[in-house]
Amino acid sequence: MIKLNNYPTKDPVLVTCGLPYASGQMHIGHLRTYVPADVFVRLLKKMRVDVTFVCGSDTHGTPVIVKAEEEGLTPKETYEKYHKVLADTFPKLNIFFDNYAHTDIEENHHRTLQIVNTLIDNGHIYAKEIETPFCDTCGRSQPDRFVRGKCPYCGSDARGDECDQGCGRYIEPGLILEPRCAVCDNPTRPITRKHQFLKLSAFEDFIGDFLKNVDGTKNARNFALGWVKEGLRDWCITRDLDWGIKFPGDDSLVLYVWVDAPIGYMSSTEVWAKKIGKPKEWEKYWKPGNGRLVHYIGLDIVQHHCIFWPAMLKGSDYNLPSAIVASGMVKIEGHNFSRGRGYVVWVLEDYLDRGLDPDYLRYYITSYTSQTKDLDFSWDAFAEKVNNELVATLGNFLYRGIHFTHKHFGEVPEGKFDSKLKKEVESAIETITDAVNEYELKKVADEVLRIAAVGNEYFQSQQPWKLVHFRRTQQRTQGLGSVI
Ligand code: B3M
Ligand code: ZN
Repeated sequence: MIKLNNYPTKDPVLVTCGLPYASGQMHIGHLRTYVPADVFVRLLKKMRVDVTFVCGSDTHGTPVIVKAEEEGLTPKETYEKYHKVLADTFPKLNIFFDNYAHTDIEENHHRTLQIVNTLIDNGHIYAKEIETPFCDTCGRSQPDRFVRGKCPYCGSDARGDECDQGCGRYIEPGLILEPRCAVCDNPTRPITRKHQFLKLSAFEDFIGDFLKNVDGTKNARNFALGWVKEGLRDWCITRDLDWGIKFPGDDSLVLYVWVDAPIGYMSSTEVWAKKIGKPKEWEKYWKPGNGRLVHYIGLDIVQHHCIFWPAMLKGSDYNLPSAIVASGMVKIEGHNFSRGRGYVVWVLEDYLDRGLDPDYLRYYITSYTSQTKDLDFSWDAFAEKVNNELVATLGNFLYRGIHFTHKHFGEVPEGKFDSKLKKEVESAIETITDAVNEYELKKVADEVLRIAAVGNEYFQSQQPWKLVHFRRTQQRTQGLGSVI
């Protein structure tokens, strides 16, 4: 049973972030998920919640193959290269996972096959012939990102498996209209091929109920409920590719990347459990029980996490997500994110390598807007927020408080807590707790800033420097000498 709004909880919580494809450098768009998830984990820890934080690189699927072909590398060389870059970048941003794995590890192959075999045994998978795009010029099947065409739902220019320019829907193999090869731009030709399908239609009622109860942000739930209302189609879970995890019983097909990618959350938890010397500990999250799964994702992968993934988990007897937190997208200087047109901020090259502090960026991302709205990154707004909020209010408060107590006492001295100020702090704790329960970390950041401003005003109005001076003079006239 999913329980809403009750952090701090005694139940153990596993927090995951969407797995970045190991096919490129990290950019600011990625951070929209990772930074809030890391802040959320830190807040749960402050509440003394038993929390584990895992992630990993996504090593399969056409994004990695496309990159490999671009760079003249094998898919394995490609993911090894970018997995290292990604794994090294997270700690530089003060994002600390309990485990950062990737989806080509042995544990992920093993868990994926276990789940797929269970789905087969439970009667949830069947084979069907469908027509998929074949490029005569390239001489091969061109699934997913290897094909472009028109979205069958909204007519926008789209990728083979995703309407990336329009309605954002997942597109089943063979459904894209006017398909063209993304490599050579020639029209593709349909070929008939046997594929494997998950009977998603049989999970329709289950998914509808699941979505009514799942915690997290409304955008995830509402989007997904909309798709369920339109009726769920069975989901093709295989691809005609060499790279990926082979479908059990048919070596000519690999599993669609979206089968083994979320299973990466599980296998990363398994690796973490081994690392801490308790190999069964992963089960407290993933086997039915009181463990909670909280998935931080981008809005573009709601369908995968709210529909496909819960059906896979249910069909293979695992625990279900408690919460799905979907972030809005990132714009750069008011423009849609685009590598080609230069509207991109690379985490290493454009930010960290220039000596900028990761916490400034973390603050900007957390405090700019609500989790569910689009975030605009502009260098002017960045400078303004850092100077006026972080430095002028929070920095000023911390500096004054720490500097003053250090100078006069060498520590934070014992004292009576002003009752009015105590109420302010208690109210801040309440506001922050409510905000955590809403997964709205901007409210947390705003409240921290508010309480820092209260502190600044208090400091100013109480003039503690006068008090110190007065006590010193008093002690001197009483002949006690200076003890402070
Ligand atoms: N690798 C990246 C994305 O589409 C994809 C996420 C997988 S999460 C299991 O955002
Ligand atoms: Zn569309």
